[in-house]
Amino acid sequence: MLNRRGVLAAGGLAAGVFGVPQLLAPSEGHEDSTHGEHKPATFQESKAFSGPRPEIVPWTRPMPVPPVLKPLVSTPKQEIYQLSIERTTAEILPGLQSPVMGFGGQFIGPTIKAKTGRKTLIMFQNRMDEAANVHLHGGHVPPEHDGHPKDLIEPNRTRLYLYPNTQQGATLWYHDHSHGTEAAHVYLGLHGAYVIEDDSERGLNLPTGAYDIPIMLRDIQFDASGNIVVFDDPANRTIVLANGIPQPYFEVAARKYRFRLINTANQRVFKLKLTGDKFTRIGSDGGLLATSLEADELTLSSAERADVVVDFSKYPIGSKITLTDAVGGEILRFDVVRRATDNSRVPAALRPLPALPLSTVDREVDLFYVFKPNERPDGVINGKVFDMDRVDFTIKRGATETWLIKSSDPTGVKHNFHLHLVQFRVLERNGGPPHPGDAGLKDTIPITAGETVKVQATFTGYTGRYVYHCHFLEHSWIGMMAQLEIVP
Ligand SMILES: [Cu+2]
Repeated sequence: MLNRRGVLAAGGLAAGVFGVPQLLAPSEGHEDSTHGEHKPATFQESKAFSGPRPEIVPWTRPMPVPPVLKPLVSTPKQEIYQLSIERTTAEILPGLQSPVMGFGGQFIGPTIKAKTGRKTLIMFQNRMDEAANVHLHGGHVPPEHDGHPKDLIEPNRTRLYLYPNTQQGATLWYHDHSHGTEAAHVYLGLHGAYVIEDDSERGLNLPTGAYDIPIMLRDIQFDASGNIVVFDDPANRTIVLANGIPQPYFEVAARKYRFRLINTANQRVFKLKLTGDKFTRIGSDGGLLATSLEADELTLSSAERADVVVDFSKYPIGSKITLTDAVGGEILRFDVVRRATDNSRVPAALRPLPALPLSTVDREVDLFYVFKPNERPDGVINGKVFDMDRVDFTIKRGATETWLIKSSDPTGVKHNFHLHLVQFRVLERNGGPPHPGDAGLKDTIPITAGETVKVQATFTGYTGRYVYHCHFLEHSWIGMMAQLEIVP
């Protein structure tokens, strides 16, 4: 029921899905006009819950830390894993098991820990009744292992993905990228953290081990009975989850922690704050920043990451510090419960960014909607809907290019931009300096309508086809995606 057609019939034509609630009204001849109402799709409606939805009582459940996946084989050169893709259930609302999808049968997949210089091989087994695939977001990987939308793992089949881990330490994540179903699959839980550790970070003495915690933030919508609503206006996804739980607490020691914040929401921009405190930003999408930066607020659009250090040592035992979002309110509460020794530190200088080579090619990328009477809009890049058989940009391997990424969207809807394979640097935003959130090595950036962002990337490594797209997944789903081919 979650294939493209099913989703459209069930509610995808409600324009709100795409973030444009007023511009597309249902009309005669409409695919779903016979329903007589905009009924959002709920997951597994045949087994739908009835009765009142369980109440969320804030700060009554601990935030889980996803377990680290154990390799089947581990040598200094490579680690081999096996991981299933399956339908399962999860207790997101208290006392209610909601049908979801999960890697390893978990609503949020296990964390995969890799190491720079050591390969990771993962045999993914699709135990679902529909095709899926896996993209390592932010990973520098060969094209056949990138989870291209056309490379699917059919039901009851397996596929081996090789991740070379030749890049520096970074907070990446893995998620479904199957064309036409990625938005539903990721929304239903097919995502997890992938952390590349890097020996060269050791000398910095940042918090590690139990004090280095991935936190995946996302939103979700339930109906009045507790069924997950898959396709509706994203503004109705008012429940924010931290590692899969709404408003959990997390007990911390009075010392420094490294939190790897990952926005795994389908389409959302978080504006995060800590009550009475600041974040010390140390890392971005592609790894450590050149210098640590103090920040009162963090802006993270879908798929962006921020590594931050928070120092709880100044707080008395019993203190409670809350992570808040400008729209979603209170998300997560840190409870300081014990003292601990702490030899970690946050040096001002972290890791120099690679020098910017001379760019030889200029390109322009424009993301926007195209409206059609009585139909869902198309999401387009440079005027074209995604076609996986069409190559939009041909790039010489090793070339350094400057891309002007903009959105001339007439609706004013927010978008963002994700480039596969390589990390880029933001040179300018709206003709001026980059925003603080643009610092460091980036693979995803927010683009509000009317904005222009100039970025530079060097396409090293592999030849072959990769995609770039809006990472608001209901937008890429309707075509806001394009393809590049790297040639020798
Ligand atoms: Cu978009």
